[in-house]
Amino acid sequence: QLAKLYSPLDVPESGKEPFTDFSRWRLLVNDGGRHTWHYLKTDEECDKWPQNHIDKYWTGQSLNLPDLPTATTPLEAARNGYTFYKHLQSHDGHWAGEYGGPMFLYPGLVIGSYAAGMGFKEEERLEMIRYLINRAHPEDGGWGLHIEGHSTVFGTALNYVALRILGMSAEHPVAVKARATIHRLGGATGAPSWGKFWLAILNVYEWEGFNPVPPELWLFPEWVPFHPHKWWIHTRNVYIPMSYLYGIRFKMEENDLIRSLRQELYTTDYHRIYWPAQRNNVAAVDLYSPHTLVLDAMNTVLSIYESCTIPALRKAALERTYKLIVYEDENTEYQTLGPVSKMMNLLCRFAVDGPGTEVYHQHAIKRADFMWLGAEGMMMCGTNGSQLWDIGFITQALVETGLAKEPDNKESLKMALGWLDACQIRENPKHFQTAYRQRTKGAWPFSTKEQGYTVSDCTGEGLKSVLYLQNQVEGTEKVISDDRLFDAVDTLLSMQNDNGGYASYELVRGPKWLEWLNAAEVFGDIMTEFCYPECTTSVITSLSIFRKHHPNYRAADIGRTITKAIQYLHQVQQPEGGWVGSWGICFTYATQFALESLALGGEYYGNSPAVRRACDFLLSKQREDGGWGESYKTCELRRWVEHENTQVVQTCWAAMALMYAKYPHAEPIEKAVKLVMSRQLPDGSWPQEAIEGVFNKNCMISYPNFKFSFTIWMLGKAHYYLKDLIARQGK
Ligand code: LAN
Repeated sequence: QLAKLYSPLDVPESGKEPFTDFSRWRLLVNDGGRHTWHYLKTDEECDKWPQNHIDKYWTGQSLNLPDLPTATTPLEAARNGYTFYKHLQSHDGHWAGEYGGPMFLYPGLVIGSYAAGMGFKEEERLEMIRYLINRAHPEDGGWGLHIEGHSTVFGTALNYVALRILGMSAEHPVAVKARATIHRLGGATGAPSWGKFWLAILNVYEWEGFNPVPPELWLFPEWVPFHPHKWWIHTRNVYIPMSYLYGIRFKMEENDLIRSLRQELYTTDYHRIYWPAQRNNVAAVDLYSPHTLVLDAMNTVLSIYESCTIPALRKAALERTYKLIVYEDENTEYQTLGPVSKMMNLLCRFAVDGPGTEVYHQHAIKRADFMWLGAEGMMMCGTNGSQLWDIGFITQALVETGLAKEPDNKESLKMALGWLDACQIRENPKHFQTAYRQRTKGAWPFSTKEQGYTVSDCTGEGLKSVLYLQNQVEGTEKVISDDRLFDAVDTLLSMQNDNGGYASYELVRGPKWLEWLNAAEVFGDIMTEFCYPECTTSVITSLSIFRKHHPNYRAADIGRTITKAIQYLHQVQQPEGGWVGSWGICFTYATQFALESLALGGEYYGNSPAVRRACDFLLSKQREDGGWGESYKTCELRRWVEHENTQVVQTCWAAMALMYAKYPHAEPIEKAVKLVMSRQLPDGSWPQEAIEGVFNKNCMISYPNFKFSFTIWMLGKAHYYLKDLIARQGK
């Protein structure tokens, strides 16, 4: 049956030209912002469902829009930007978009599907192969951890395997070149643990070569400091199904492809590899967080335990982890928290529930939410989209720049409010404390309500957008009641940590030293929640705006929360003056949010040494052309590394930061405006530049919608800011 699902495909050497007819692809947007791509087979279907601007834009086809009148002021440029961006708004009010970047997700999708006996549509398969061909490094033919990263064993060996499963022959020039890189890097034995895991599932790596991940950890009493419910939610949600599959030593049945891959991936004969010695073998090019001695010691102890597991205990542990997997599936309608756990949960459900069940079917369907068709082919996304995040920024930009008031934009904003209304999570999770979840009543998620996780800053941005749209735009109806806004505030207030800071999904639950047990090797700071300036600032700004409109609701709590959060923000300012970004690249990103927060608390360039230091820091990084440019390396090294070119999005962040701070001199802002205007295309859009986002210190992720929201926002804001400055100086 697998042979039928994955028959070999004969594909061209180059991925330049699409492997399918791009005029037949459609993005279906439904169910509160779900994104799935569909290929229409007949002309009749195409006539009934014509391709729209959204389909065309994201697949790199021309929209054939007329040139807009040349902008002579920043506001005109912002308006042109929005005239274009409005074409990309979906019928339900939100802005769909690509959310690619990481290159370690495809293998999970492909190996997981293969192992569970789930296929792909032929057109998907072709465009998936094409994407990987297009993303291979031109020099060595390998892949990295993310699209801009250097080739690693994780990226290269695992994506190579994905290509082979998808139907590429081992003799295809792309496969030959990639294989040479795998061998040059020492073979697949040097993959980090998350790579070893998928190879073991596929039965092209032996479980003996994998450090133990016992499910029994879940049987410890909850008070023990290392109990997994205290781990960062992404890490624990990966380790739950991973420990299940490890616990049962899941592996695929051998077949010809598997036997062949065993020969292709290694520098020595597969059967002569001494597996236990490979457990800690991680290629130097892959390594970001080396094992600590504590982790190595723990692995030694656990290895002894693995040689004499107690069957009753293992059984109980497997039952426990399976239950947690079911809770997660049911809480998220099979989306799960993210793309890694998605495919692992799917495989667990296949192993236990089996094919042919509704669960299996639902899991198979929801894979499509993570797949996105771009100009280079079909990629796998970092989440099921960034829906709320994108709508949050563009709506605030429109209100703050006054574009929201223009009659041409009214309808679009009404639709956006409608989407925000539908996206708010109204209840706590179905499985709540039993699944160790944070409250969600009143929250907004990062992507869709269905996924259903609150993130502190997503709730903050959602709340801000609604407050703006409902209170500052004439003619919008108040669709979200005060009670619902209060619920959002309650959720935010429940998420502050003792130090005043905010983490991402939950309160910080575990001690920092848990990081010593970080076994993922390729990521940093993943074991517990940490407080982040970005998350904290979103909460400060949203609560500050909220209390202006609702001065009587929990006023004392809100006041205390904001004060403590601002204290935290001051504490984490770097000596040079900036804030380190954890989710965007890098200092420009976090510093923008920090200065917005401080401004709301009354701290500006003129009265606050901290703000002055921050502005001086940013100004010291402005380049000759008026722009800012930070390389993604900044995030890895946590110190400023110049990008080869200045970046429109980062320039906007830096200029916004200066404006929040009420920086008194026009010149740097004028120069930034000029640069951003000079890069605008005649149709009002901006071309894609370097990758914008990051997670876990070492992996980058794309936010292609930022080039619209932050440009429009900055230009519109700068228009009034500069006018005002000049008028005041004239006096
Ligand atoms: C995201 C995307 C959004 C991001 C912000 C809202 C920007 C941030 O301020 C808080 C954290 C959050 C929600 C976030 C956390 C980690 C995510 C989910 C991601 C970067 C997108 C992909 C990433 C996820 C962990 C990828 C899967 C990889 C694993 C290591 C499990």
